[in-house]
Amino acid sequence: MITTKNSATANAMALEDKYGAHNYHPLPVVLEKGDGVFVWDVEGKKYYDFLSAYSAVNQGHCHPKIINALTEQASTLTLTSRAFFNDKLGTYEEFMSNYFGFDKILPMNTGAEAVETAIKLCRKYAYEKKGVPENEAKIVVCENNFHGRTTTVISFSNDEGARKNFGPYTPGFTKVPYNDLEALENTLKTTKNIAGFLVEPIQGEAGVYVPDEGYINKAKALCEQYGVLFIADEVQTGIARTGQLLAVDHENVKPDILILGKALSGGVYPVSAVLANNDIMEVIKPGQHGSTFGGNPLAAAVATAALEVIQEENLAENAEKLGQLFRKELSAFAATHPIIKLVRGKGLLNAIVIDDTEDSSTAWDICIKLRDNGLLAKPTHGNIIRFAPPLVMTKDQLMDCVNIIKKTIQEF
Ligand code: IF1
Repeated sequence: MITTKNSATANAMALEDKYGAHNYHPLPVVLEKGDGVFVWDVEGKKYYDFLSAYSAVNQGHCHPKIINALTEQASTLTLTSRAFFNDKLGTYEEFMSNYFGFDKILPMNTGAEAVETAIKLCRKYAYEKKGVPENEAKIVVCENNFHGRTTTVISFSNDEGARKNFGPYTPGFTKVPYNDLEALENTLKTTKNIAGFLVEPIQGEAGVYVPDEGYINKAKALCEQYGVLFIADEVQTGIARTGQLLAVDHENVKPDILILGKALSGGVYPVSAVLANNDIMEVIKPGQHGSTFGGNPLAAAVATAALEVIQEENLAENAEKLGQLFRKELSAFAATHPIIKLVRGKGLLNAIVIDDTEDSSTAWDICIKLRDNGLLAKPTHGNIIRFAPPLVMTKDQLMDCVNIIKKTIQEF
């Protein structure tokens, strides 16, 4: 098919429509290049990326150090399977253990796989170390959670779109309202056989809900009091996104089980991980869990480089500083532009709530205009727009983006 450059967008979209499952509704823009905080579409137009692939490219697109690690290892050894040892995994596991302060890591690939791994670990611990009767373990989760798209994970979702017609569902989960310590304590007190509490330190997909100061800390204390494992899903909030290495670091909380993904690889390769101390991790014996690609040498090399970048470039500190500036600027603007109901977030995981109904197209229309003005963002849940640029952004670039957002909102 002969296509001129300017129909390259239409052509790419048509191919996806014809040959791809329609499991997404992307913003109409077709990207072909990424570098740092910028992406370019097939027509050569440049944008600020204000979604960061849902916080997977915290280190910026195609970070040279991570790409070098990828290409070097890719031309050496990519995958051995765990049937044999390899020279990269042990070193990576030691690096991760020291970096996050846990005895052991169980390496996986996607965030959902890591969440599933954490659930299995938590249940097995309950049966084998706490004497919970087999198949009776319960895990407490929060209303409006998002932990991935596998059948077990959507079994405890209350988002009908993510859940409907995917049954029968996995039992053994009980929901509590997010950011409600009383409800959590009541459940821990009255429900038998609770094995763990799985929580996002900030609920990303639900619309960047930042819980009250102290919620995570007190929830962890309740888990200790009732002998329940505290499982932090930091797939989206981790790796410096919220202004600390982990979102739980804001409250000096050490989870019993830590779940990582996304920016663990800088968006270069699917890498996820579950970290825990020996007392918990030792319940998994050879042959009881794993995956073909879990812990492969390429993932090990990429994730090591991605985490070194976080430290070398002080990205948590930058996220904290620029996040404060972003919320200050947008909150001041919201004071005189009531279309923005509120601004919330932590570090560079932020969102604005648009003063319109959930099913209104206003947030989408704003994102289309933002695209035209050179900034890419996408609404989550109807009337909320998430703003999450790569953490390598400079102050000047952030102010440039703030001005684009203000200018665009003024058009509504
Ligand atoms: C999509 C949402 C964000 C996550 C948390 C586990 C996972 C995710 C806290 C699973 C994944 C992704 C999924 C992605 C969009 C994105 C997302 F909108 F879906 F909810 F970030 F908010 N825990 N979140 O946020 O990790 O298996 O995807 O690697 O398009 O579904 P995954």
